Amino acid sequence: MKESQPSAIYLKDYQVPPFLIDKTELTFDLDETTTVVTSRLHMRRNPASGKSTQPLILDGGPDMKLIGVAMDDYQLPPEEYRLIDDKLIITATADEFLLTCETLIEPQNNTRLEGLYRSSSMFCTQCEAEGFRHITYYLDRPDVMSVFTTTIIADSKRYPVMLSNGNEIERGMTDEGKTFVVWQDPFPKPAYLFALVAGDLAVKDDHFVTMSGRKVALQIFTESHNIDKVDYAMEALKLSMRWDEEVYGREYDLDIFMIVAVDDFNMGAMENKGLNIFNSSCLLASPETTTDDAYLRVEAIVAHEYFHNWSGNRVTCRDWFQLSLKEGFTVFRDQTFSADMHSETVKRVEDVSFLKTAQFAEDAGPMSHPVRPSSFIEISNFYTLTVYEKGAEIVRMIHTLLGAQKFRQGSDLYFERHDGQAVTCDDFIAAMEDASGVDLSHFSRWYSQAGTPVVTAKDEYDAEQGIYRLTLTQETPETPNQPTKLPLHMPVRVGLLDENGNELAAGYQGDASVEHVLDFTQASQVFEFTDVRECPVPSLYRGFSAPVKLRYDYSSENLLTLMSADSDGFNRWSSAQQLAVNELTQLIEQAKSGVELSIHSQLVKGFKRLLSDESLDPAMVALILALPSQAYLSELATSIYPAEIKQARAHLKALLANSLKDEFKKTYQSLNTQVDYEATATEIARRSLKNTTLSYWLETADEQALVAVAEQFSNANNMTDQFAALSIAVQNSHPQADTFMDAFYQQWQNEPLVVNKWLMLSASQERPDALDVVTGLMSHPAFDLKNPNKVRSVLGGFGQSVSAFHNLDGSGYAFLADQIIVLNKRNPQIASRLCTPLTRWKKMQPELSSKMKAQLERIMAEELSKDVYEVISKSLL
Ligand code: B3K
Ligand code: ZN
Repeated sequence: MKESQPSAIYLKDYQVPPFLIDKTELTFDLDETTTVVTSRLHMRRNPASGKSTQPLILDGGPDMKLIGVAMDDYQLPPEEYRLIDDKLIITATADEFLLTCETLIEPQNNTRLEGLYRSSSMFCTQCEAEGFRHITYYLDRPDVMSVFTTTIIADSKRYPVMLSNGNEIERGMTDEGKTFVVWQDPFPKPAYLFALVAGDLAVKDDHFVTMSGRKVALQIFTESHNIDKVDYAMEALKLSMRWDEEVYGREYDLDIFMIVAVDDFNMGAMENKGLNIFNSSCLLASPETTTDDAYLRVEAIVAHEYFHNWSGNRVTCRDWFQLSLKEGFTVFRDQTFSADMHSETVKRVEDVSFLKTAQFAEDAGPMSHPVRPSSFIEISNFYTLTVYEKGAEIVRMIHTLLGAQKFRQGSDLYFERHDGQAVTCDDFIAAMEDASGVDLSHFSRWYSQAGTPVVTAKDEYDAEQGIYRLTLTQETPETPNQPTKLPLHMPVRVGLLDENGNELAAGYQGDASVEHVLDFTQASQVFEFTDVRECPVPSLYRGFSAPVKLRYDYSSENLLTLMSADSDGFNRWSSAQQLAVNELTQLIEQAKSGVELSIHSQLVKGFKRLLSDESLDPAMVALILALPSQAYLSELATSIYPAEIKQARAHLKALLANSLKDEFKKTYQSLNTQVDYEATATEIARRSLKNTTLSYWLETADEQALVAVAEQFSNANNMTDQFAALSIAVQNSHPQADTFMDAFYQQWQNEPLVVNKWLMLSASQERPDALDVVTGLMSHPAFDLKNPNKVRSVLGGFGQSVSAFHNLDGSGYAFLADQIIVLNKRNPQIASRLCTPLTRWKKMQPELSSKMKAQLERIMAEELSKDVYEVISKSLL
């Protein structure tokens, strides 16, 4: 443990910056050993600060060497500045001055992948949130916006491509025979949006004509062997540009938009102004090497980063507590875009399923925080599902409360009012209120209150009067530092069904429609519907209109009705999930008490209906057929028994598979057509249902199913089908599973993104020697500790192996802790993410809980990065 522990910073302490930087001129002399960075900062005291004597304090990093600093033309002697805790402090400054700094950095030794670093043979950057300070001394905070001019100097043989933000304005040769290129970005921006790339890269060129008729050059850069895999991303980019014009009235502003793919990247992608940098796994796509899920992810992330050009770059965050201002809004925008490109219901189900599994778990754990956190130790730990996904739910609720038209007026006002500014979540709410006239003051509590509200619904029907009364009660559980909670304002979309599943019209506040949006604002509230001609089955929170846990005592019959007939596709899925959860909960209890598992499953009836209804979207059928995941059932449990959850799922799946064997086989065979690959909604849906039914069919151990899996594995013309066959074979212990795994590696060993899938599947296997397998993978030639994708594949995969990771002897947890301790020094951001499964220790069954806690304590005894320290120390509280 360190002697002095890192401390937290607080939103309530925010102060405007004492200095501003109007212009930033940077020169990078790139080299494999030492890179020289010269910055010329045109600075002045901030008139809004009111602190006219405060010293200048610039942020820096531990691996940067300061060579010299000059104020205007005066070279400061060492006694006129100080370096304390990575900060450069200059006491005496004029009101306006030019500060010149020269620093040396070693990008080739940067394993944190923040600031300037090397990935493969190229130089690249990642500056959000606080990476720029590892490049040069700066006011590294988002409310300091500056016009950047960047000169890159390098050997043009090794680095023929040299890129930065904005437009290229000059190029030439230095006296030493190197090439220099000058880029200028006319839009003032915070340093976190700065980017630089240099390398020997291939480019795919295209263009886009904006709504006002301007021609924008589009370029995607990759290493040359990958340039044939960017067509899909390019199409996605053009679709995003058009969509943002049509749906939000947002036009692109520079003359050029560039995207670069890099292999070593801590997260998915980064929205640097005019120069997005992507993890290659989120950009490259080809039918042979990329699954449908990955195709959709590429499209969504290209859109997400592009949309940030307005929601994030033109209007940015005042401070990092406001992160959801750009992330929640942009996730909402990308979700809506994907819904428009494919199926709205399928997209909603996927997003909600993810939210309920992962964000709800986060909100119930030691790192639970509001969408706008009030404090943090390390901001990198707050790029969370809460800030992103729950943040998007907040924006979606505003959309529901205002309606599409007023919401658009609100977003127009927000962009117009705050263009070029660094603002807060309150500014966003104020624009929405001012444009719509809707009071969101109570609603805005969603930003500051953590935890997932639990809503209990009770109802009564008065047949004589034709009145249906629905009572909703809300309660949010205690979360760290927030012991008491207040009621939230949420929109509740409600429909009523008759016993056959037909919509019942009902009067509510003078309106006689089949669906109503209730304003639920109190701890407990009664909603009265009139002219209801029979006792209804309520369809509540349609489309998941608010991110809550709903408790309503549905009978299995009610759930079957909703599942097969609700006009709200989302609730059809949700009801099937609830039915499955109810049955699985019984089975888990049986497993825990050691009795033989047995259940009369109502799902058999529901699935049978589903598989015979050809009017349904196959993608929805596939989603409904997918049983609640191990992770979701763990989130629901008060005490998690991983082996028993796994056993219950396996039992129910086998029961469904055997009961409906002919249906699964028939559906699989009818969908198993050999056609050219297309990443369209229709084709993705077909493959999805085909592979889901194959998985059930193989569960029956039918000889023909074994053959079908083998044939699909060998003959597939696309990665979706090949990898599905492989995974199904591995998960169901197909006799040839090991042979397929070896063949797959042989076939794809030169495609790193495919190898990552193989690593993940290898690491997630349920087998007695699973820990040896995963240890072996860490020294496999395909593994590389520097590459976050590979670390995530192996350790993420391992976390899914119930028997190995949750081994009662604690060996799985100890292995993960070992890796966290190693990565803590090399790449704190990745190390911190890997801690997540261990943070759930309080919810684990007693035998496992103590073993997890022991590993947290072991990690805590190390000298920790701020990132890991924050997560581990909060988990142990
Ligand atoms: N804004 C970046 C995330 C940066 C994460 C830094 N640790 C990507 C995105 O959300 O679009
Ligand atoms: Zn984002």
